[in-house]
Amino acid sequence: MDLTAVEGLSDLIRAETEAQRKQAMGQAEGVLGSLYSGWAHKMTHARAMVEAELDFSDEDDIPGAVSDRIWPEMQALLDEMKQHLSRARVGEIVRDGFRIALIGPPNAGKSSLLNALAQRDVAIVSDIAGTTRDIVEVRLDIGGHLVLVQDTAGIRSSEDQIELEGIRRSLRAAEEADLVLELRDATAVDTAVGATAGVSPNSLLLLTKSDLRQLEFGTTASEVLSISAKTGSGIDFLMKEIKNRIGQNHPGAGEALPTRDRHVQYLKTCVAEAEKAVIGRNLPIEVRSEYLRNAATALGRITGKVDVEDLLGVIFSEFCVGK
Ligand SMILES: Nc1nc2c(ncn2[C@@H]2O[C@H](COP(=O)(O)OP(=O)(O)OP(=O)(O)O)[C@@H](O)[C@H]2O)c(=O)[nH]1
Ligand SMILES: [Mg+2]
Repeated sequence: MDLTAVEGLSDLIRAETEAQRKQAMGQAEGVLGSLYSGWAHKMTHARAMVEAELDFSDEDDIPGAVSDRIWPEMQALLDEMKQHLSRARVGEIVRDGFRIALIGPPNAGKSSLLNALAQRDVAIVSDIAGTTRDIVEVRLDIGGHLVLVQDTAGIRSSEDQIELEGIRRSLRAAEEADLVLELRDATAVDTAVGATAGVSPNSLLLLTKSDLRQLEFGTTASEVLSISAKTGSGIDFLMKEIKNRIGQNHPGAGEALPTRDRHVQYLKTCVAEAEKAVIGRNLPIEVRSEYLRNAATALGRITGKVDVEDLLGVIFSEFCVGK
């Protein structure tokens, strides 16, 4: 087993949802490891071609500029790695959960909604503005996916140091969330349209307490939902919308994705170094070779395999040198 397979096994043991289990199982079976070792193999080959040119250029069997042939291949590999990296958040969402933050002014009904979603009495609900201070988080299984829902302190201007710290935490939770549910008390806003002001693309506006007041909003306002935590009206629809959003952040069939920050950091180093090698057309070949070596080392750290000395093997198998 390589390191990613061991990590996959550990994730499998800890998995709470079907999506986590599926991803962890694939990783434990070596899906991610074989993707990376395939890349490592290509890099070893490229480096061997460069080294052959450097070390054995006086041999007849090695044509000049043999290394030129590898750069288009390395460019293609680089594109593939970048595409893989751009999907990293998806892999992390499956493993660590899709984050939803409940944000809004005090008394908007955030804690009531949390309790309705969790179907139990998790957070304190009261008609006193500023009830919630700390972030209250519940872990839910929605359609086989792990979802972390965070109830936060109501946002308003305040003099109270503790409430201010709570508000800071609310804003941070909103920033880190994959979906922000912006709650507005329907009995406290003028019109539905007025309430949509300042709603960002990864957020959804919820007009709460629909049992007390039903606001009219046009068909254009598809990002607005009317809910009541008290009667449960609109909650099904909200759940459907949440599933939709998760679906947009779901891995494709058989898609192997980085699942940990560790993978992402090494992949970034690998891409940065390989890029320097590929675009450095005017650099001495020794320098480009060194960048490739750094890239291969970073990649090798993900799987735990850095096969440095395979180079000679590749050179001897491809060229008739030293015989
Ligand atoms: N009628 C009705 N009342 C609701 C509903 N949701 C919440 N409330 C009431 O609104 C008040 C505030 O609810 P909370 O859930 O504590 O509001 P909050 O947004 O968490 O408020 P803070 O923690 O102070 O930021 C409470 O008295 C709730 O009972 C609803 O759907 N219908
Ligand atoms: Mg609250």
